[in-house]
Amino acid sequence: MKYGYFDEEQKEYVITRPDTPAPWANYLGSPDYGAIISNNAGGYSFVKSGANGRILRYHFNSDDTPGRYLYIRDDASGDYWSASWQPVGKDLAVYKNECRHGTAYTKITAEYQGITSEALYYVPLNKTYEVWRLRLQNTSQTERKLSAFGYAEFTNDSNYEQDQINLQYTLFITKTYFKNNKILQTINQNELKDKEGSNGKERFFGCVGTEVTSYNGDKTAFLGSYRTYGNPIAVEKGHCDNVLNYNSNSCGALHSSFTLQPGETKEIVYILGRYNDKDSDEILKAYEDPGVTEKEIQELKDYWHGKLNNFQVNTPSSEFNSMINTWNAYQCFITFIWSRAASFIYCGQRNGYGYRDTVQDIQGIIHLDPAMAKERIRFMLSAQVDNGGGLPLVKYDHNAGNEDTPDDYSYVQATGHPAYRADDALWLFPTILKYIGESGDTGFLKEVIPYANKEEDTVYGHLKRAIRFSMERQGDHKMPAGLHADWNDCLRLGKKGESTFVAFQLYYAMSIIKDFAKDQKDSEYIEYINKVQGELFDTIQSLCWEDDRYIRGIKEDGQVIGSKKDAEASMWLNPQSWAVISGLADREQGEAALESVHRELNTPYGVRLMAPSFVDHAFPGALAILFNPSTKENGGIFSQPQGWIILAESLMGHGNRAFEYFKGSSPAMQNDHAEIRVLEPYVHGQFTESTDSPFEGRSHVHWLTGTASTVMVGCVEGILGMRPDLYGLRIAPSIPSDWKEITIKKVFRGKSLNIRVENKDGAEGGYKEMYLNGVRQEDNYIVENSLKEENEILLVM
Ligand code: IFM
Repeated sequence: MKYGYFDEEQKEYVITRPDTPAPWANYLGSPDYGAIISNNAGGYSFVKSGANGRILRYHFNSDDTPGRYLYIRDDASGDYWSASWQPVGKDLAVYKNECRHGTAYTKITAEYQGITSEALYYVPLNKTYEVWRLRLQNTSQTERKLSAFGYAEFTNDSNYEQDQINLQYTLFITKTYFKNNKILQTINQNELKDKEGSNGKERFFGCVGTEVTSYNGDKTAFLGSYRTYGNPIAVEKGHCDNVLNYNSNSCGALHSSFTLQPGETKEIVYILGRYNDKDSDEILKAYEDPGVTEKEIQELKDYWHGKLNNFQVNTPSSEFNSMINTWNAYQCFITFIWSRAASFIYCGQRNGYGYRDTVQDIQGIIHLDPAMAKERIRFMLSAQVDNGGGLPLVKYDHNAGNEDTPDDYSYVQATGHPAYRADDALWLFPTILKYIGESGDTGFLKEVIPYANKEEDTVYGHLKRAIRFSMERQGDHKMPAGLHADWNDCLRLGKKGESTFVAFQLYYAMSIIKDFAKDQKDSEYIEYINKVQGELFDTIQSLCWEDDRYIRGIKEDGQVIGSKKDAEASMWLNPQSWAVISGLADREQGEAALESVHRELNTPYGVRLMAPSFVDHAFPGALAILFNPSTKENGGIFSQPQGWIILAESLMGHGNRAFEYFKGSSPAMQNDHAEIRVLEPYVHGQFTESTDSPFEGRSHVHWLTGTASTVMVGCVEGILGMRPDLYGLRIAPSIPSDWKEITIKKVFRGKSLNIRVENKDGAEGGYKEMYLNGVRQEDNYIVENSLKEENEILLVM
């Protein structure tokens, strides 16, 4: 079943049926003021922190209530509906609705009984409040007497948990006031005081463009007892009773009544934010100018489209284009900005950035905004401990140079992370390589950055310590020790257990640092790396290769995990893809390992993380057994590794396979059977249920997932073959053989590249020749200084 389509021109996803299998969400705002909104206007808002700055209430694990509700009432008949299909939920045979999720705005239009409505929701650029613009038009032939109600349900406490759970306290700390066309809510304040700036205890919900006829500041007075958001008593009656909150739940409900002649339009702008009386009046006043909202929407589009336009592709697959040009890219930015802090699944309680997740999230935006990426790389380097390891969780109030570490009880107590993980700092290598490759900023290697706990070093020095961290923590076979865990949170090999995934990461990190060392003319270190990398190569090859696959690891007690002989979990995805990505596997091993993946792990919805799922033979430490078979780490189709297998197949020149995996797991490819996937068809989720599940193909945990960045890298670097390094750009596409031509517009180190790839002979990898501005090149590599401002590149496959 299909619920919508991609409007590539507008960079919007258009939902044409509002009864989607789950609320399909969009993100508005910035780190200073965030908002999440569904296609039925459900969702919540927060200032800075999803957990501690919550201002609009949301009920987790319900559908998507409450939300930014706009009710419309025909005052002659008493009939009422909402500007989004829900919460009133009129019969879809007579109520027409469309939702356009765009880049940082959502527009919902409806038509019912001769009235069209358009509700536009956004957070203006660089502002910390949100705008709901309601336009109503009378498309009937008669005069209409109408009422509009705007409803915002404030939290009683900015702390999400206090608001939801500690009711004996939070029900008795708020009051509301009606002043100048707005409801003002105060928390823990006995009287309303005008202050300079907000102290975080005052919120407002006001409107411009109409006089408020009646209002409620009390939720129950608006909804009525034993009613729902679908039938509030105030809307049913046609007016609020001007009841303000004192000791219960507060809200902002603003009612206005007016008449519309045939063809006439009315615009009301509602604004919600955390501001005091005086400041909110000033904000509202600015919207008396009718052109402001259009100008602000244009600014938002210019900002976001400006970033996305740094990389645009045109291939024969419209789904691939929509994901790479708009939705995967926008998701990468959202994941980069919000980490795992606020969605319909994450309520924001984790107080910080996960090290590995964040360092990987950065990779998804480097080709679009290297400067933004650089800032976050600096931050993450400042969260590396002086022993070279990463802090598993980097607190939001991280204070570089003064932090405790997993060796301190205080850190463990504050974060819940008991020990170092084996992989955290190793993610820095590909991320920094990608950043320097995209920007050409080799000087970054010399920049001095503090460590989390004490001391400082150059970026190059930080990376050397990361290598040292792994070299100083080895298992009995001289592979890097598993420590608390590797990428797989559900796999405990034991502190001295050994993980092939981490071994491949370390091997790859050594190759990367060798290139950096050459740039830094550090010959002594190159010699050292050559020696230890050679030894690591021999160890991995002798211990971990088994016929047609790499094993997953060796437990502390010597037990091999992921052997062909195992009754369960005998085949694991990540060791195979990373054997290729790291450059360790030879051609034959790579071919065999990837073939085993296809044979044993591939499904119509992507590649399973491992198989068979644990049911009867889990070893102690195989925490994945907690999940139902074919779910999450227990044999589910974990989405993040899909990007790695796409990349690995591309690096082998297998364009058909790489695209097969893209197709299987890509949300856009499921658009026509969205009822199976359930999740938004325009964003990746954390995982998809696989073969053992009665709901094979159903995906979960929308938006905030490392999948955004790995799939982006798999497609941009892998399938499209954009492979920058320290000194230039290699162009090595691996595309499906039936793609006869693709074009790519890319900004590279400030220069524009118009790349055309011609594939008349139906190749899936490799190239015959390449031209830069009409001049035939020696190979498929472009040195930076051969570029002009505008460049035409032709690569013939
Ligand atoms: O790698 C982890 C990630 O850090 C958190 N989510 C699950 C992934 C796989 O275990």
